[in-house]
Amino acid sequence: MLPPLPKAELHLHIEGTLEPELAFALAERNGIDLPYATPEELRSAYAFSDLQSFLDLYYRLTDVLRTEQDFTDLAEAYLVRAAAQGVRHAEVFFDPQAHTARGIELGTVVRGLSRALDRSRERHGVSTGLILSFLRDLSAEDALRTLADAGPYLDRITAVGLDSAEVGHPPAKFTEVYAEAKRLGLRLVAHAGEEGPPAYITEALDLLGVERIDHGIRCMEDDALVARLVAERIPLTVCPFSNVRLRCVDTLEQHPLPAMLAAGLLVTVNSDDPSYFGGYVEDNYRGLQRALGLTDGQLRLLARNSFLASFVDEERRAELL
Ligand code: ES4
Ligand code: ZN
Repeated sequence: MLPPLPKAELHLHIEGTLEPELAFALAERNGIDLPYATPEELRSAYAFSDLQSFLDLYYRLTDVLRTEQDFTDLAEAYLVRAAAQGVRHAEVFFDPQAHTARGIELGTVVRGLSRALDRSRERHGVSTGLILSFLRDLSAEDALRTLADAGPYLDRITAVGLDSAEVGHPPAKFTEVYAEAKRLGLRLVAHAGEEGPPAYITEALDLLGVERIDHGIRCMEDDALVARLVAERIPLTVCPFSNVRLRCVDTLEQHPLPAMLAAGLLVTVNSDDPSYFGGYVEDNYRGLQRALGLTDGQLRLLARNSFLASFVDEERRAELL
């Protein structure tokens, strides 16, 4: 077995790294009853028909995360696995509103995650960034309030993102929120074109001013959009296992990633919610190789793209490349 390729992970929801065993351990520590008898029984519930069916379970399980220590333990467990999968830099999404809505303070979340992320470069050789992601099925006012609450932690936050149920919640809804995030000096990304139409990708670029598109696979339905993404070198953070598990793509063999590379898009490969979707980032690389016959050269290009698409400073980028 070859050692994993050094790479950056740019599309990873920390709440989506919660393994069933850790969910049970945290539930017990916090005196919470889970509606499953064992971690194995919970794992067997990981069969999804679409994005919403996944999100329902994902939000339900976040309820075991209560204390700063819980968030530290969650992030530390991810970083150990990430390092073993060749990750040298990780830009990690978190969903503040999934926690504040159930009475957990934003500071508890950010301090807890940061304790693991801040020591990660020396412990695991993995540099880190945090991406505060707004839930697009909540209102723009709620997002603006969340951004204001994040004021004290802005030095620890690299970027803002937009996730959760896509269809019916177009990027346009968050134009003002992104303008404010930009004013605060944050970098900008958004999920678009996962389940939603190519027009949502265009909106994210034109109305939100995003620098990267998360998923973006449905750009392949619009040749003019593909040409624009290529010309503007807009990175796409593609998540193959996620796309199959959420039925955005029927099988890994039918994944559009080879066509995306052939079109000249700046594609990266990522794990999204690895606990739920059957593998971490190197597993996604190897899965693509197995299912689609990607060459070693193509895998190396994907890894190089991940460093090019990251928000690291030029000194760290030079070290990574
Ligand atoms: C997500 Cl796969 C995916 N799509 C949209 N929102 C999300 N939140 C966590 N995983
Ligand atoms: Zn995602």
